Amino acid sequence: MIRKYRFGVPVETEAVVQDLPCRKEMPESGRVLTDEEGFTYIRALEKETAIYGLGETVRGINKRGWVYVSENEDRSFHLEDARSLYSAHNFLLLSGPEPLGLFFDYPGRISFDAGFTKKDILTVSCDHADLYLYEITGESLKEICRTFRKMTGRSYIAPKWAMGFGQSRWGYKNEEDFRQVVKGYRENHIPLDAVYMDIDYMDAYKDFTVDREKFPDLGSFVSEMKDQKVHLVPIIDAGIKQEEGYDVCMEGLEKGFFCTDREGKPFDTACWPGLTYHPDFLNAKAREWFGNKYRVLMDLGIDGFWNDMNEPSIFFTKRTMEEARKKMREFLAKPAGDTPFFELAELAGQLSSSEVHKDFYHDMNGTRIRHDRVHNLYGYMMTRAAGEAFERISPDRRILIFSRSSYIGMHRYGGIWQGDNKSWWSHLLLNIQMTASLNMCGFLYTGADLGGFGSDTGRDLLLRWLAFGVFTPLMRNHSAIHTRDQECYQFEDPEDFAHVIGVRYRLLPYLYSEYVKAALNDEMYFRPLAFDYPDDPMACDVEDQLMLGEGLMAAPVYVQNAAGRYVYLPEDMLFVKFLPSGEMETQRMEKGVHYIHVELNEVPLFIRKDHFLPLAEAAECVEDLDEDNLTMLGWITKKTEYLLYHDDGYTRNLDVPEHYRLLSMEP
Ligand code: MIG
Repeated sequence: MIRKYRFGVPVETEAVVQDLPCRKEMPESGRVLTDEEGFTYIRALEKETAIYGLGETVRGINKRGWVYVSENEDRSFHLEDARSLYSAHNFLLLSGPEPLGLFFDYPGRISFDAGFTKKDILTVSCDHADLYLYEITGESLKEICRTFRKMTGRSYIAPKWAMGFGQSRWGYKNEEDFRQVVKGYRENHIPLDAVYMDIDYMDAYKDFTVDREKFPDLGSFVSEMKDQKVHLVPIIDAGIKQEEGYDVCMEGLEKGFFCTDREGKPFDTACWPGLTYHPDFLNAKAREWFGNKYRVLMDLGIDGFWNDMNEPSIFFTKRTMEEARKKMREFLAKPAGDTPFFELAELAGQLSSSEVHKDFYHDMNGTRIRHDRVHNLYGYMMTRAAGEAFERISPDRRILIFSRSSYIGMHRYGGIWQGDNKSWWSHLLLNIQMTASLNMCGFLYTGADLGGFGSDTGRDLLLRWLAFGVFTPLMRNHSAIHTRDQECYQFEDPEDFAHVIGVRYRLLPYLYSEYVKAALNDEMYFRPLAFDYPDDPMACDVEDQLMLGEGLMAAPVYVQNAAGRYVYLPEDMLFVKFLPSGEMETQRMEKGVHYIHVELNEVPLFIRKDHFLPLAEAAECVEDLDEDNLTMLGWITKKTEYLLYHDDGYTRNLDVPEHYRLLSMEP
């Protein structure tokens, strides 16, 4: 059941698609205080209560014991003490005999003190008492989640090729760089479906332009890559370069589609292109205009994009730069020896602090509203602009789109990647945990930069990370400029990489089926064990294994130099290891704790007893996958059925009977 409450005058975020009546009384689940100081929600927590949700945040699956803040930021240090990352997912689930879901539909800065300040108190607070609060009750966490997902609308469904493996790196510049990557993969028979184009393909970092020197004819290069069965996926940044004669800039100015300053003039920001303007994605007309721009690249055959820098990430503004220059001048005027070291060190941070959010404005359906009040909607609305445009431009074929920044509601228009992680073992574990929380909030098409974005990856880390990445809908190796080469063929024994990634393709009939069904039925694709086995206290404590779809459990190795790991089986399962020989090793295991050995070039997984997986033969791209000849793998004691979802991989008309096939397996 859903109970909806309104406080003050909320911003209409369109996170929720269901039309629900507002209740007049105060919420039942906690105490609410509202005054000029803002809004506070307080609820006592039982000792045993676990807190789930909050999507893209640091730490574990159970969020209890930290203060999380929704204030989207370009934060490349995903450390344990980070309050916020790139996205705002204000949905919480509380476990217990009467489980509860809470959604705070508030697009400004809001904080969640999950038993941190006081161990048994949950406090949610924000500066303005203008929001919607939804309380969701139900039999189980799973049911509450389903209700929430139904309320916020169907999750975005990517085209099937986008579940193939992709290679990315910040630093690929010209045609030759891309040819090298594709050659490296194809020659080593490592599967590949996509190569990502980072900011250097553009002319001077101008969105929807192509550097003619590096790509004399992008259209024909796109077809050259398509002949090799590789999709090129360009990045689109939020900031628009200020340049006389650049159509996007000129049109935006003319139509008044950029965010404005206090006086109502286009607001000066800066990002990769230098001085920029930020489109007012909160304005529906600006969204439509910007969305149509993607057509420029789609007309050349591009069918996938990633939206970056849309927190928005602002390097500096005219004001912050002027202030910094003033301080520098003051510093230079001081006598030598007088060194305000700390002030100087802080100077860079002040260029781009969240203080600038108070300096600019949006036109939201005719209402002028200051950015800080709606900050967390920016990436959502940018990606909505794209998603809505794709439905107009490409009504028959799904287009790949994922974003860095998001808010709940954006899950209907695109996926997200998990931002600038590092080549750290702890970030492999974070990837596993964050993925579970994102699924609760509707973000099914998601994945982290496999191998890690910042710092240098090791062969062992990349292989272990890929062995988890085989399960995530977005499976992309991405790394930052100036880090060690991270393409799989750059390491010793590339056949190990070919094998591990090959397992993804063997599993794809099942993974795609579970992914699409999860989206269509408002289910989670990945679930913590606590959601499936709420009455098993040991299962509830597991933070490094995930249930996937109806029959699979993933239990990746994420510790360096480990020969394997301990796993907890909440029920009898079949342990499967995909060996580099192409064979599978299987072992029936009883409920309980087991130690499993896993080599770097092996992929482990578990299948619940009396469930099975349909497997294909490995292929080097999605297009080559033979799905007519599937083999069934499982520990079956009775006749068992599986409903396989299968389509052409593109259609927008998904939920039709022809796409379902009942498979069965007998002992
Ligand atoms: O300021 O486009 O998260 O994936 O490679 C860095 C360059 C901008 C941040 C993205 C990352 C991308 C990088 N971008």
